[in-house]
Amino acid sequence: MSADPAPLPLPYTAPELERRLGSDWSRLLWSAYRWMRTARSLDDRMVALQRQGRVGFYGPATGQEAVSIAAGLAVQENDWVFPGLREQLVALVRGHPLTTYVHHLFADGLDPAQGRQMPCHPTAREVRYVSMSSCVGTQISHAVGCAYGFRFRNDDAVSLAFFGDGATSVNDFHAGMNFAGVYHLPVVFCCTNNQWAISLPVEKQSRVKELAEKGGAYGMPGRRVDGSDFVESYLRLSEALDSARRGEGPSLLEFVVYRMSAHSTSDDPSRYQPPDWTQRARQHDPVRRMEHLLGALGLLSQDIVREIDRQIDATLRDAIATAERTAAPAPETLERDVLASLPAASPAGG
Ligand SMILES: Cc1ncc(C[n+]2csc(CCOP(=O)(O)OP(=O)(O)O)c2C)c(N)n1
Ligand SMILES: [Mg+2]
Repeated sequence: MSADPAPLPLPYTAPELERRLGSDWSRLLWSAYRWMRTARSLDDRMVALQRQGRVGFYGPATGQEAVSIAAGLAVQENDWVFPGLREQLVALVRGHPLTTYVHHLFADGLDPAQGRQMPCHPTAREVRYVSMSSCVGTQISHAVGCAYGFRFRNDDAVSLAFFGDGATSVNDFHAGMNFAGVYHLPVVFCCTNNQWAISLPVEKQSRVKELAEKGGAYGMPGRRVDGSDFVESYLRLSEALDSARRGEGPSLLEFVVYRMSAHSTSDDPSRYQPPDWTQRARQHDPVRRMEHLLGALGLLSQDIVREIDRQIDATLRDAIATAERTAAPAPETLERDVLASLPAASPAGG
């Protein structure tokens, strides 16, 4: 596919990283790498649990971790995130507890959504992360509306709208981009082009060579970014956030990533992907890229990696065991937050 960047490009040097990321660059890289390993474990474990019938549904983000982690680390506390289908990591990186997320995946009584959302669609209001919409693209206009609100409240917050390559064909994308362009709103549109919309390859999604070109049609800059590269993703996101915050209007970032898993646990990509896709996608694996970088900088220690994995494994095991012991949401919660007063016939009314 034309979107292929060269695999494992020359890594950045330490002085370059210091210049671009500041003096705390090594801590930033380690934090990102730790989140990457957490995300991989989470994906592997949850897909296995779904196959065992213990979790209802799961949508892995394998191969797309660098962008979400970069966003979680680059945003300011008052920014709002409107995810697409695979940005749960942004909520976790911003501080949504992993244990709460696991409760959500099990749709138990401690799930903030009380089992009313699909698993893998967390809601994390405390970190300004809005539950994702299964209806492709609707979050784009929500993000734009929210940014319009910032203006009235004199708030210097920015809205981040995440969406996939497939979402660039829906009405909300065009309406949202146009509205944000016309009103010069503080929105960063983040298209995670994982090159597939379930079974539809991106070449059949759009005639433009790069989805980033679409920014021009709405009067905003559009830029293509190597989304398997954490440093690049972090820098481009930081620039776009700063520019929106300074009142310079919206921008579109197209993150080229490689979907390294099925669309979801309901999908079988062997029915439609070319046989060499997985192997090609692995060449762009963001975790491998980060290890390549840390290794070249002399920062990768197998002992530390083993210890990180041990901690992640223990945390995940604990969270899963706790969720499995937690009772399902009580029937009375079914109508909570739905009606101001309950009809007599409802389980909790009368
Ligand atoms: C409006 C709408 N149309 C179709 C679907 C079915 N559907 C769910 S995900 C998906 C593909 C989304 O692809 P993309 O936007 O590239 O996101 P990705 O899954 O690759 O992250 C489709 C067609 C839907 N949920 N909503
Ligand atoms: Mg896609």
